Amino acid sequence: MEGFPPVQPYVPAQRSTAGVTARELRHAARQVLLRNWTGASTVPSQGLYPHQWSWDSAFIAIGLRHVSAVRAQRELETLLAAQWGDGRVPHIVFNPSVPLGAYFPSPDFWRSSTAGAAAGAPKTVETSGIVQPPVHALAAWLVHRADPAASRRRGFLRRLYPKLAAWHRYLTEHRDLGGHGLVSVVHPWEPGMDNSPCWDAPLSRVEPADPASFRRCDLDHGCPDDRPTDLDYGRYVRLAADYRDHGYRDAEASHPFAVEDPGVNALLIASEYALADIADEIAPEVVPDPVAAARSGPRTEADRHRARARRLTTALVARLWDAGAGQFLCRDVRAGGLIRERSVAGLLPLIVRGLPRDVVDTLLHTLGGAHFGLGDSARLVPSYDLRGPVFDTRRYWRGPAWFNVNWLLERGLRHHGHPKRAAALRATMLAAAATSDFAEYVDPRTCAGHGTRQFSWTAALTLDLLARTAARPAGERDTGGRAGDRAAVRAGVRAAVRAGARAEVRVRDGRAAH
Ligand code: 9WN
Repeated sequence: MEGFPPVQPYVPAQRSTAGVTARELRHAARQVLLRNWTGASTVPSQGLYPHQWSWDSAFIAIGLRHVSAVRAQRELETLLAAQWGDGRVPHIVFNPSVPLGAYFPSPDFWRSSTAGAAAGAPKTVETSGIVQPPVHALAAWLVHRADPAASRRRGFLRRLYPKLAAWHRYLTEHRDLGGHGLVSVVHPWEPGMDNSPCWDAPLSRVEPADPASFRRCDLDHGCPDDRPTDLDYGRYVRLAADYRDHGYRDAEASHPFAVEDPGVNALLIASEYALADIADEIAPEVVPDPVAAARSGPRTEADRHRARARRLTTALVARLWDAGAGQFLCRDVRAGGLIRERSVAGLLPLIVRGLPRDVVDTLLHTLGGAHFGLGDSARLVPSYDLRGPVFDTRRYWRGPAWFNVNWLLERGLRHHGHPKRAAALRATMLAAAATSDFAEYVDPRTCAGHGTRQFSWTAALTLDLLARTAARPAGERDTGGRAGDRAAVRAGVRAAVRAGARAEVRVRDGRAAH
């Protein structure tokens, strides 16, 4: 946008002599996960999010595998135990021992066991009725690779595989609302990026619920300037209540908000490839398909997953790629047409293998260009266009950098053969995690922390990044750069703390360590 103010270089407000080593950071991250563990799963944070969240658990398991592979398996098993009969994996699994007033919308709002009965909601556990991005098969595969012996002994993949396959079937069969082979989200909470500017236009058509009909709990913990607005919340409540009142049946619900999101679909593709790896591992048996067999011989389950991943990739490029923008955009299925806002979700297809080369090159260019600024005006990749009309450094998904998103992009950079850019991103993430006390999200330019602290996926993904630099974890297929990575991470962590990015985590004085 014309007139956008030039980005100032970061000048630390206060110099600190505190230092933090990779070992100390690892210890502090482990303590966060141990504290946030409830006995069967991990809460994203103790105050703001006191239940189990779907995509959080996937990212948490990816880090938890470095603490305890069996605990990481349990994280995913607990989530999938709450799967619905139609295959959906709910975005929240409620802990019955947490008071109803601790989080809104609470179980008495969703009423899953009664309102969702026809869609196969479980009877013995209360959940929400919407979903979150399908990172779970990818997580299950990485968890398995951390300790294949323990995984085989517990039959981990064998038990999870049918559930994960049913989950993907739910998405592809019940949620192809646009009819062109991509999954649609039906609520802004589903893509996990709640108040992204991409939702502003489709959400503006939704009549907000009466503000007197609900009470937000998030503001008891979070700063109003960091969180979605009351108007957003009114619309979130309306959409969820309408879905509930249609029994959470996709064929019957009107779904006034229906969006094809590149992030959700890219994660589904990555997870389809992971399901193929899982199918190869547990049952390389041939499952005959008469049509395919007639053409090219019988295909395995793994082949079917790979074929589906390729079909989804083709649809992703055909429906959501915008060469002019240099990135993927969201599609408003109800109004028709692409939504002309640049969300970081539009870069997430970098995790997908088999994208056309020119698409990959353009995405890599966009990542470092004026809108996302990685390695230039931004230290971490923002959630939304730095030059966008509503960019905000602190308001939730309208600008701040999130660790799960940056972790995915780091993976994409490695996958596409950019180990140095990946190492630099990794070093900055580690430094930001250390200096922000594992913040939920940070200012993408300064890395100043925002949102809740001791946030589980920030700690978990910190552990994963640290493990990658210490010794390549099983299941990772990195190429090159390991010794250099290690040095870069150490240097990055030390430099950030030395530079005085205000060590909000006082690892040395032990505040984060018990
Ligand atoms: C609503 C738990 C979740 C994350 C989401 C994040 C936020 C919830 C909220 O917290 O959403 O699901 O109450 O704001 O946007 O990505 O999974 O950490």
